[in-house]
Amino acid sequence: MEMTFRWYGAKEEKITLEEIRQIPQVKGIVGTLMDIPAGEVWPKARIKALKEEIEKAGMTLKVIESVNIHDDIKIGKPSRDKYIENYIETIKNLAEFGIEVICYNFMPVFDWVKSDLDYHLPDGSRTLAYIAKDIPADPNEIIQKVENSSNDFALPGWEPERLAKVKELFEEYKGVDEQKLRENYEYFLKAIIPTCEAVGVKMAVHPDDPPYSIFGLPRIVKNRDDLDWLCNIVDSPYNGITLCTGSIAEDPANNVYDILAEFCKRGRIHFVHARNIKFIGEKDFYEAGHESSDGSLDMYRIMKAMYDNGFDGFIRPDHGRMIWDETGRPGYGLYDRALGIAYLNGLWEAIDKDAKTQK
Ligand SMILES: [Mn+2]
Repeated sequence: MEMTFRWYGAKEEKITLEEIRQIPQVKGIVGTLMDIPAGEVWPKARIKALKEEIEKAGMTLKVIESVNIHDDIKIGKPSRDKYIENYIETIKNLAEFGIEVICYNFMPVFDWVKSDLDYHLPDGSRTLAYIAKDIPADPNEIIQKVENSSNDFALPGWEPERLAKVKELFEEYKGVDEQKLRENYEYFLKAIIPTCEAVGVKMAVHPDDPPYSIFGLPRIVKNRDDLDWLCNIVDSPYNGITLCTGSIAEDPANNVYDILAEFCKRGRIHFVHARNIKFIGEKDFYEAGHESSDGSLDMYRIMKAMYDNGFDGFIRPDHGRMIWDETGRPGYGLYDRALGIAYLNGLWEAIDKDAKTQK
């Protein structure tokens, strides 16, 4: 297991690499080039500069999150071939600079949806929440809501240039049901995985968040059977998964522990987002602190499912609460994610020592 931390870049956030370097056991940055629109090739010079900046701070860059997929690929428009060519170029460019894993998702229009980016908890901390009754029927309302609460930073997956076209996008997705989206996903994977195998970059899809349909849009990476489907469609370890414990568990029908165990055993989980959520209704939840006692997930069982099934990929804390008066991009503060790391490292050490004593 290699502990990492997501960082958006010096121009995008105030958390510094020097601060991240001081979190115990964090050796790797999960990096991105946020300003490059989906569909464009990531230039080598930019990747090189990012890698050098991170290495200068004493850490490594082996994981990228995310290289976003152009909607034309998901919709299956004729222009998709050009965008797939560009995606393949980006994979090759990232490989040249030692990138091992690319996290991405295959969600139409929105990368993720929450009803509240500033949900107040009784202890004074603030977090993200999903309360079904607060999700407006009109997706434009939620865009407005997100824009109002994030004046000075872009949220990943909610880039303004995409959102400007949201009405158009909804029109274009009208003919795309789950079956069509699956066909388009298969087309994409079959086109890119041979390159991934050749250059040694593992693709790792992030599950849909939430893992069920909203706004009438199709969702196809939402449960055990979907993950099984995608692993079989191109049966290669380079076609893998980012297992986000929070996203998968947002559907109470999903057994996150069994899913982790199965796909770790099958060698398909290359990256884990460790996050706890607290259910406050049937499917309503807020993102809790990482500790088991704070949320509805048993984080010990999560780490043990990974350990017992040979997980040797990358992990990062997912979202954290805003604590100690910190401000910034919702879910991506320094303090609570650092606390999460210390806790996850502690669980891992205990599980590891226990296993070795028993031998
Ligand atoms: Mn996640």
